Amino acid sequence: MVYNLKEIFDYFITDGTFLNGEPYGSGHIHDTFRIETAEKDKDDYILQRLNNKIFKNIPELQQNIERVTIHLRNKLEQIPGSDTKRECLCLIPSHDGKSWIIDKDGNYWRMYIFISNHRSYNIVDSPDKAFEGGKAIGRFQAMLSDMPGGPLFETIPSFHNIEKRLNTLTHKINEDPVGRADSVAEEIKQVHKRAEDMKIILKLGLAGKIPLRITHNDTKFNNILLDEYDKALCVIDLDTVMPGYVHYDFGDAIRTATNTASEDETDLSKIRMDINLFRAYSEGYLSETGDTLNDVEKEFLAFAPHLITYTIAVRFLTDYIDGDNYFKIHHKHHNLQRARAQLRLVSSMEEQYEEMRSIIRKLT
Ligand code: ADP
Ligand code: GN1
Ligand code: MG
Repeated sequence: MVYNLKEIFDYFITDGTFLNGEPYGSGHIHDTFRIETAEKDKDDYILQRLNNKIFKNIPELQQNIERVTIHLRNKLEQIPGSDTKRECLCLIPSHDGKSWIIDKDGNYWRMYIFISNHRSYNIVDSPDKAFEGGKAIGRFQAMLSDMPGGPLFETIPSFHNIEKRLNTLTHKINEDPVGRADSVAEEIKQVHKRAEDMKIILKLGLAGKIPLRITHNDTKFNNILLDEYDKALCVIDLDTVMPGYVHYDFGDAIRTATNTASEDETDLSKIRMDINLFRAYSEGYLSETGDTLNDVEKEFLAFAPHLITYTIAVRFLTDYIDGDNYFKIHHKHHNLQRARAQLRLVSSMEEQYEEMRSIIRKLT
């Protein structure tokens, strides 16, 4: 699809003038463009066509992000030397005073200041970077812990609810809309054999042993920007910030920060959870949140990466069986390849579980 990016850019109140716009980043959900402005001393922008098939209520979604970014910016302003334009996403208002617009074809768009001089990693190659990522998420969670104004909207209901995700998988296997279910019998078996164990976090929540907090819910490492010196800079992609368990954020960050290969690696022998990266991320994270977590939350941190990696595997597999309606794909079997890679990563975590537990125990 080709969009007239200049026309869309002009719906928003900006300093600079449009020079050009290019697709940007490797997100799986929205269409993201970097907009360069003509003036060298003015900000560039990130313009996003929002996926309103996935996020069904854009006004609520944007209201969440407005609240979260205002709260974070207020906090940052109290910290001497902080750079509010780079350490927090900055939404750009439209000429009619909203944080999003609808174009003449009915597409929803929003715009942020482009965070300059950042680094973004799909694969993490050093403990220092993993540590910084952990600090960024820990700090993000701590800063949001006292956000006033009541709960955020649930932008995607039951997003990490593994019981519901498994029910959807079963439903899609039975429906088998594109005739792929038989070809993934082995992956389905891998999923089923672990299903019961994965419900523990939900059970702890229901029993009141772990609290719902404000969590990010999509902490894959490329949603954590580092600065030019590879220090924690900004947590982005705030679409799913809503009530959740801390395990979801810890787990998703570990899923992506510690994998020695890509999320969609075809050569499964390259996929491993690197325990040194696990230790470093955990150190960074717990250095910011250590005191706020209760004992049960801490006890189950080491299990969180299994749960989230498994959940993402289930979601990729479900989307494959469903005929690829959710995640952006780059080739026909992409979702299957992703599901296989994630299942392999779950096995690697299982092999190292005792060590993961002992690291968390020592750090807490
Ligand atoms: P998706 O939900 O599709 O992943 P994101 O909001 O994460 O969308 O944006 C996609 C990518 O665009 C990010 O991974 C990041 O590389 C880049 N990006 C998003 N917002 C900004 C920003 N404000 N400044 C710089 N880069 C950004
Ligand atoms: C999507 O938006 P993005 O690309 O950062 C997805 C996450 C998955 C991830 C897998 C809203 O994240 O839940 O973990 O892909 N986001 C949504 O890479 O579904
Ligand atoms: Mg993203």
